[in-house]
Amino acid sequence: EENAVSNYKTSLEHLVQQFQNSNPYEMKHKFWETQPVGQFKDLGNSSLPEGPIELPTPLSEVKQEPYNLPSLYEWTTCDMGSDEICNEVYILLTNNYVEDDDNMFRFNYSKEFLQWALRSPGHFGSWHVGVRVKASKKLVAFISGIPVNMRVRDQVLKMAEINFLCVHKKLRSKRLAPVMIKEVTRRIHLENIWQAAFTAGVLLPTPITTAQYWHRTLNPKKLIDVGFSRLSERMTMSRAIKLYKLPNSTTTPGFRKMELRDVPAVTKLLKNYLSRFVVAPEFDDSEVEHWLLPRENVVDSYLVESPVTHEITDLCSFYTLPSSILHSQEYSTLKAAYSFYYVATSTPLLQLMNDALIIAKQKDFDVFNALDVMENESFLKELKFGQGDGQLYYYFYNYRLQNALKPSELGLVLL
Ligand code: MYA
Repeated sequence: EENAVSNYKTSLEHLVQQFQNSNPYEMKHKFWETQPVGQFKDLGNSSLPEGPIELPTPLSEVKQEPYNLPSLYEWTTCDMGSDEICNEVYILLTNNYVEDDDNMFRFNYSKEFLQWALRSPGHFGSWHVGVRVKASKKLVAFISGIPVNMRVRDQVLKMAEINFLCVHKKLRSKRLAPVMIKEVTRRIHLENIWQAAFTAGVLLPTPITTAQYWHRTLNPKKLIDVGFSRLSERMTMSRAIKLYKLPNSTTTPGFRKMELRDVPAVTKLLKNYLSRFVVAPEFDDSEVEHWLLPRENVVDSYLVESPVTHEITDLCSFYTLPSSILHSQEYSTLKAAYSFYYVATSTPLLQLMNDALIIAKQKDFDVFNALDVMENESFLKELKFGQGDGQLYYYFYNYRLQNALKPSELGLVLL
């Protein structure tokens, strides 16, 4: 019965997407073909070594001046600590950032979320890059990076995580994105960092893994009303409501909200757990505090403290990312939770995630989303997640892997 309410994207749209992506070898990527990334023509060429594609150049040889923009535009560094500038980025993204294939929903990252995502430990203000119209000073494009320690097999590399690339709808297809990518790359090189990781919904040369979204309905009526899900033939609304019903309270003894005093224990748990994946970030205490300490309407983290030994044994977390609903009379926002990092050592992962669903339901989320990365496959079907149609491709810049990974080999969740 899990598939009785199916996610909104139809098999036909899936076909169209597959067709567009059907022969990547023949697709021309005028920009990406010039960049140090794994190229489609090299897939399966085992003579190419794993590791950096280009060696670092001396910092004195990194271009000192910004790249040229078309003459009507100018670079700006966006100080995300300023409420006013953060609001400008927020407005740009709210109106122009990622939509689903049918243009029914658009991500609506909150201001608090953007500050959390971009002002992480060790962040560089210069990596929060905007483009303004010279005459009006209107912000029309953005790209950002933050530093992260990324482990690939047994090596830890300082990388940048790139996110929030956005060009105003009216300035699309003018090749602004390649200039922005080159400019953020230059600013990252100036900090002596030569690798990056990012995700995108589009297929580019070449993914380190391809992940799928799964959706756990929490509020069937609203999801159906806004066209996120639809009832299958043999499913009625009242059967759907019953199918997705959750208990009112969590079931695991010792399950509670994470607090500041838990940071060292969580850092240890997470480091140990993430070591089982081929690619995963390495978080120190300050990063665990930043990324996992609960922030209202941004990130929620719960852990299990053994009622007997008071040891911290398990963790689960999710972040809050609403989407604007673009064409509904009745509703303006879809409230979505996204599974973030977790560790299950003494509580079965299935039970831990079920408790996360119960909390998300209590907090009035409409849907709980998860990718098929980490060990998520072990609970998705059983906890009544339905497969979405969206692919999320993970990429490295200037780092080649011998073979693409299975999503289950990836211990990385980007925002
Ligand atoms: S993923 C989210 C991306 N944002 C959106 O989808 C929001 C809505 N869309 C837009 O705002 C625009 O369509 C964007 C493209 C800005 C995406 N990642 O300027 P153009 C290539 C990488 O004419 P536009 C995220 O934020 C495209 O293949 N490349 O196109 C992670 C083509 O190149 P090629 C992309 O539509 C971002 C070229 O751009 C993406 O006006 C990671 C066309 O440029 C994409 N999502 O603008 C960025 N979309 O001809 C890379 C299109 O070769 C970081 N393109 O196919 C790399 C690491 C840098 C740091 C390195 C440090 C060492």
